[in-house]
Amino acid sequence: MNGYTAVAKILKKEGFEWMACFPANPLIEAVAKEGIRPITFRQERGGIMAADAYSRHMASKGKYGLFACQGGPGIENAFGAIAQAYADSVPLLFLPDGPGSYKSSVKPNFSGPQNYQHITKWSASITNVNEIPDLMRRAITALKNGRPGPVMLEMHRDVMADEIKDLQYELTQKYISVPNINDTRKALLKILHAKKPVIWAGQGVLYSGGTKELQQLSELIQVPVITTMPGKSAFNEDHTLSLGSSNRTAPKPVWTWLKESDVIFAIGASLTVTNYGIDMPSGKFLIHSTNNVDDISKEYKTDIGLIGDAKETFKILIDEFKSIIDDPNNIKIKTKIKNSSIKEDIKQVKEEWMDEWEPTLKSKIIPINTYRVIYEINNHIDHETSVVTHDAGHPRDEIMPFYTASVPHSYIGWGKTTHLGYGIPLMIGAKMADPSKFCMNIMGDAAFGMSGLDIETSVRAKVPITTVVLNNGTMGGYNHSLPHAMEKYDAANMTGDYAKIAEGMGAIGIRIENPEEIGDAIKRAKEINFNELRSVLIDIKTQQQMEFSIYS
Ligand SMILES: Cc1ncc(C[n+]2csc(CCOP(=O)(O)OP(=O)(O)O)c2C)c(N)n1
Ligand SMILES: [Mg+2]
Repeated sequence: MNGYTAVAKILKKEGFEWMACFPANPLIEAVAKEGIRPITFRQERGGIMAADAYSRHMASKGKYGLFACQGGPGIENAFGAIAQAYADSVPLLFLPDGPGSYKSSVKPNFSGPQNYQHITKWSASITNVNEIPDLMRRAITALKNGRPGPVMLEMHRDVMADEIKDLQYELTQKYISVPNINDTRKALLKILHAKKPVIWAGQGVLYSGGTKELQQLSELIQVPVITTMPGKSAFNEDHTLSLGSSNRTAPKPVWTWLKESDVIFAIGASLTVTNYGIDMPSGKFLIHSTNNVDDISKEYKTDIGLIGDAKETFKILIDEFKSIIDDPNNIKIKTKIKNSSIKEDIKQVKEEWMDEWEPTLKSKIIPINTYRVIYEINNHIDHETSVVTHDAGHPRDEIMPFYTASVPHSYIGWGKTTHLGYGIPLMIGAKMADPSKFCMNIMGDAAFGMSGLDIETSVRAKVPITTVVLNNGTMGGYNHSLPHAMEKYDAANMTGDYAKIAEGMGAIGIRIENPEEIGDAIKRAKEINFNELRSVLIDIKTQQQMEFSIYS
């Protein structure tokens, strides 16, 4: 067999079931022969973003996204999406074609490993077919273990055509670690003795599959939970101990607890300072549980570090708590938990917040207020059987605080670098991960331009999704920062009938100008997705909002 067949056979053995791609790459033909389904996207970025969503959903079950494209323009155009996956710590396998082993060092050819070294967890080139089992073992081991991230293996055409006589390959393993018991016990006692502790849960909780354990611990110790943006859906936002998720916008209880808490227990989060999150106020006692030692004391000083898997860490904390609470010496802790008024306190701040926002959420203005769109989606979607995502820009800032994610993976919160256009391919990947889900992305009209044509991919591949375009005819906020460019040249505005464009790609397009019609459109979209296996685009004429849920 040649190198491509060898790689395809290894992928099959490792459990890959489909591959996002953009031709040409002979691996596409090789995987098809092995029964791995190739899905061709309209451009490289879309394929990677779909593989990204698949990994976010499936990594805790040992399944990962996969993408292949050609060298030259393919590998070069893939850069943005791999950079986003790296920033968001998403494990996916990237297998681009290479220009030829002898050409890599000849300028201006594009060397994969050299150019991708800063945005991949691991990268290498196949320069000899006999190295394929070793290189694939290294690549997939990196995919499964430690801090997640994209992994790249470039396949040079000249060597991939060579024959391998005897392919030997053993399945790779995933290994997880646990923090040491003394530090864990110290951390737990610190939380139990704190005045106003809070749990800060990141996407590591989702990756570890530890959402049930998070809820169990939070209930046992009566400590409320904030999730990060990538961690949104790791904790039921309808739960009485939920404070909400944190982007640069967040529900009011997030701001209140972050300000007033004395002990923060961050778990499954890198605690990287970002424009798309809230900074940790100073003067807090910080317990940091992460599987990546490099995150300890990175941007904030860690007071107790717990290195290990989030789910296993919760399990140890739960067991420790049970033994502590049964000790008669700890009766004070028992009484404190029993008498805690935490749920009432949260309820009160949530109600204040909702009272303040209710007129905006129920606004009847035309063109439609974006918050009204979110309100209607919240009320007309089955939260348990749907997956929703935002796009970059104001749609993210508006949706994040107000969309209620109640079950794990019912929302993809994303964006350390925030590439416009992620939403459509993310939902294609989410639908591939779980076809029983109604998958809906909400994006602005500028975002549509970045990936809109992948609606055709979803139609062609029969992976139906629903896209809501918040069509305000401009780039929200950017127009305010460009007064002269706007007045003289209309620099941040754009127009389009996106429902018509969707129709042209074989999807169903729905146009909405009246807020009363949004609920029915969502119900109809779901029926079309499931009964006709067709994608739907709902183009909603909105107006720009400059009001955000920020209480800094
Ligand atoms: C690839 C990329 N380029 C530029 C940006 C910067 N950016 C973020 S939001 C935005 C405008 C978004 O406008 P739109 O999608 O119409 O949403 P709106 O805010 O108008 O609702 C821009 C240019 C980005 N996030 N990604
Ligand atoms: Mg816009």
